[in-house]
Amino acid sequence: MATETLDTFAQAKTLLDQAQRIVILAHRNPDADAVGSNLAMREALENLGKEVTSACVDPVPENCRFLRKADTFVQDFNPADFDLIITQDCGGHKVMGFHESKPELLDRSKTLLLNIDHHASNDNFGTVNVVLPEAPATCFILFLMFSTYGWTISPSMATALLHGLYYDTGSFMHTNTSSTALRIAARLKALGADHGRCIKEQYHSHSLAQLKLWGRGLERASLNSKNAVVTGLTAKDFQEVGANKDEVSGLINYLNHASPAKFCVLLTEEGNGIIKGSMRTQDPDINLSAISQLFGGGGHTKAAGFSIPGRLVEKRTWSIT
Ligand SMILES: [Mn+2]
Repeated sequence: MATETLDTFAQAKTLLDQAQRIVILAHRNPDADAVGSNLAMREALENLGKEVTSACVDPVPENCRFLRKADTFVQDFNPADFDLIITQDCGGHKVMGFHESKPELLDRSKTLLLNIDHHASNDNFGTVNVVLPEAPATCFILFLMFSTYGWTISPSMATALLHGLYYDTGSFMHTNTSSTALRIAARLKALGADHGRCIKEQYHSHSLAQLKLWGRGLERASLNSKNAVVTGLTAKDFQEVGANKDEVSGLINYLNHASPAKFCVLLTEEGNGIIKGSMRTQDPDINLSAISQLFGGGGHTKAAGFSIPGRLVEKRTWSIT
C-alpha cells in the first residue's frame, strides 16, 4: 500500500483509539456497501469495548436486513452524545443526510469526524479523510484497515464486508473488480463470509412487483442522440405494480448491458417532487462523475447519480415512412 494510505490509516486509528462513544453514519438511501461497512466497523469497535451506534436518515434496504444488527440502526441522534462521528461510503457531505439538521457535523472545531469513502466526488469534509477513489468499495477499504491494524474479522464481519464488496463490484462484473478485490473476497470467504446468502439477498430474491417494475423500465428504454440508453419510471409505475422505491435497484445493471449505447440513464420519480438519475457505463472513455456534476450530483467515473426537482413526462415521437 502507498505510504500516504498507511499514514491516513494511522491517523484514523488514533481517532478510533481515543474515542469511547462512536456513531457511524451511512448515507441516505443506503446500499449494501454503506450498510455492510457500517455494521463491520461497528462490530470491530464493539469488540474493542466501545459503545457504538449505527445511524442513517433512511431505513436499511431489504437486501441488507439479514446482516447482524441491521435492525438496530437509529434514524436520529444527538452529536453531543458521541466523541467521534464516522461517515462511511458518503461520496460528499450532502449525502450524509444529517448535515441539514446538525450543522455541527461539518464544524471541524466542534466535532471529530472520520470520513472513510471511495468516491472521487468526496469533498474531504472530515477531521481525518480515508478517501481512496481507486478502491471498489468502502468495505474493501475497511478490510485493508482492519488487516493493517491486526483486528480480528469474525464471520459476521466477513459477511458484511463481502456483501458490500459484492454489491459495489456488481457481483465482480464491473470494471472496478481488481485482482486485489478478488483476493479480498477469497480471504473474506475463508474467514467465514456467507457468500451464498450475499448472492441470494442481492440477486436471487426479487418480488413479482419488482420484476414488473423492471419490465416497464426495460420496455420503455430508448437510445437518444448522445448514444445513451434512457428510461424512466414514474411514481404511478411504482404504485401500479406495488413496488417500493428500493426495488428499482438492479434494473440499471440490465440497461448497462444494452448495445450499442455508450452509457445508460435511469430516471425515477421519488414521489416527493424529486427525480433521481442513475447512470452507468462500460465505456472506458466516459466519465459519469463529471456528467453527474452538471446536475449537482456525484459518484464514480463508471457509476454516478444525481437528484433534481421535477416530474417525469414521457414523450414519444411518431413518423410515417
Ligand atoms: Mn460504495
